[in-house]
Amino acid sequence: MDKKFKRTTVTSALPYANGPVHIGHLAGVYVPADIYVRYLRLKGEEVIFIGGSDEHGVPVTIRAKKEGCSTQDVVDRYHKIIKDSFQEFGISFDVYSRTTSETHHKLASDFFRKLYDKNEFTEKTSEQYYDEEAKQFLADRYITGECPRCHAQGAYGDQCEKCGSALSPEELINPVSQLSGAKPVLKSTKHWYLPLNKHQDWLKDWILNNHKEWRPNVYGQCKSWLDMDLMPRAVTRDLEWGIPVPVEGAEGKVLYVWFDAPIGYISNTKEICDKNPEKYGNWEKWWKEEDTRLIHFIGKDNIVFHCIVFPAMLKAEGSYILPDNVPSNEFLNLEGGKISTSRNWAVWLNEYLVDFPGKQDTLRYVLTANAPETKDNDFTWKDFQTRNNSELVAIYGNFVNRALVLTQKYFDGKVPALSEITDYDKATLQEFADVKGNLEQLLDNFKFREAQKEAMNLARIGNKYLAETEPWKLAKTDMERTASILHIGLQIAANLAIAFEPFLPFSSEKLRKMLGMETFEWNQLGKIDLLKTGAALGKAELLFEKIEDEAIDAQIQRLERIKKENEEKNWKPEPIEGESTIDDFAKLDIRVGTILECQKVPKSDKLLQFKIDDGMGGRTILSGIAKSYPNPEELVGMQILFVANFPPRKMMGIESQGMIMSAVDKDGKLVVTSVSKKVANGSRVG
Ligand code: B3M
Ligand code: ZN
Repeated sequence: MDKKFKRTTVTSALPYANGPVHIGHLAGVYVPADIYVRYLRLKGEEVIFIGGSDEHGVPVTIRAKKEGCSTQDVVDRYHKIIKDSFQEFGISFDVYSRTTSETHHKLASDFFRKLYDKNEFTEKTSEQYYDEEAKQFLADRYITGECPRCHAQGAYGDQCEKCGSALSPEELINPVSQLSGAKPVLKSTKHWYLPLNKHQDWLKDWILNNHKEWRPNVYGQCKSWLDMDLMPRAVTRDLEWGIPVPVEGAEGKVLYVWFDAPIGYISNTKEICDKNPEKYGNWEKWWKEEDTRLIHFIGKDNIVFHCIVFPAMLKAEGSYILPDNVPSNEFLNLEGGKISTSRNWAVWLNEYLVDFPGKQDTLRYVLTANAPETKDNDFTWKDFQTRNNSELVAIYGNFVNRALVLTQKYFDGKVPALSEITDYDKATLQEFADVKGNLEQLLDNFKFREAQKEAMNLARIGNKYLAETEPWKLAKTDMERTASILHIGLQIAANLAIAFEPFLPFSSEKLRKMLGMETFEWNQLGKIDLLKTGAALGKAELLFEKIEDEAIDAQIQRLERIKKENEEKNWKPEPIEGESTIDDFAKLDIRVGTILECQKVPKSDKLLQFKIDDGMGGRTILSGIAKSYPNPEELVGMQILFVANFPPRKMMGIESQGMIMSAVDKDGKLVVTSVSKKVANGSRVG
């Protein structure tokens, strides 16, 4: 760490408490933040890791409406689910609190009041949409209408999901309130604005000149904002749910969620420091001292708030430090599709653990190996399986297991003595001596993907060392050399427990126990005296288990099911086409007949051959519905409708005398049509 800093405050975005968390959250924000914090702790640095739920704003109120319960119920329920998931995945927050806490309400309210008293806001009265039936102003998301750009229906007041355009509610054609279905009216209302334009110059200098080291995606987004003229941003809203605006004449108004949420980082720090002052000291040192380094881990959709809006708020307040870095990831997709809560296109953390109990580290590993650090990335179940089986199991797990099992077998489970170091050993140790420096270089620069690769490289070195020295063979002839090899092997395993701790904390703990490691510090990395000769090892267990095809297939099938459900949900009847007259219809002769026989046409995967009793001596009809009826016999005996006056037509050498009428269902399946009561075969339909 830069010498000018003494301690680090690490924050990770506060997820909205409107649903459980999924792999996209973990990959984008929480795993990288946790790796970083664990690394600093291992180095013995002073660090605090802040998390919490974002419980205000429209997203939670919309969820409550959907579920038909109170907003408080929604945030209580999801806060708990989210908090538990993070804990289960080893995200090692010092505090995980919530923005509905008393501490936060007071701190956020005081923060607003201070800016208000310092004249840091501007006030403006403007016309906004109001729902006269529901008697409230409408948040952008509560208004839908026709998109002025692509003319899709159902565009939101802030965005059209069809064409992606950012919108403002006044632009919508035929706006409708989602609360009551009424047409909203414009009504004037007063709000407070943070004049970002006033902050533009120093923001530009601060980021564009002095933080060129920020990730290119973050720097680039900031630059495109700062190259335009920044506009004042409203920091209050007409809403019932939230922190009341602490100013006279602001009844019925609350702080905008993006004003209060980042202050939540501060409130949560205060909460834990007040609770445990011996451990954490005074909260202000984490936020106000120049020798504190502030790092925000976020997803890419939060960049502008953390790099521009929140710093402007902190600067306006006057006593706070600004972030030193804002490592933001791009998005993680799932099997090629955008992760979406509303379409259930996600792997939910709570569900993952039901299907893969105890396999937190496998997911952590795969998410870091595929971390969307520089561009959007894709999570696939096949890749998950391969990385588990051919990296964690075959390299890391295999190496550790060999070293331990051989030690049990030949040396009674005690670390054997190192008597000589050969040239080959030296070459191996040389390779491995670089790992610490490489890891630091990468971790200090938030390159977690590469860093994890480097840790895995250490396991590769160990695996190769045992594969090439073959101590299981040597044990028959040269016990002394076998002892030396296993001594070195075990030291490498102990190094792995340290190197992997930030990434795979559960396996590291397990490995530490197996090796009986007493001390455990970053500075021990690269050394080969971590385990003492003669020290007793614990019981050898498998570090990782193979994941079988069935488990992966089940996940893939689940996603296929969801995809189908979504398609069906979005299904609409085809629009009625053209016009036809009764005379057109009269030209068709439609009759009822009973199916006497029905079978697949050989060599055709589409055609079924029907023998029909048409009341006129019978006829054969071919119909392309075989895929929809895998057991065609089930149709025998049924009365169906068919067009009787088409000219005969030959297909696959068989003459078809008519056409069976079928409906096309949502899923594309064809269903033959019938009559509601038995009628004489040959009856005319009209
Ligand atoms: N809750 C948005 C999000 O979950 C928001 C982050 C707040 S961080 C202060 O993407
Ligand atoms: Zn559009």
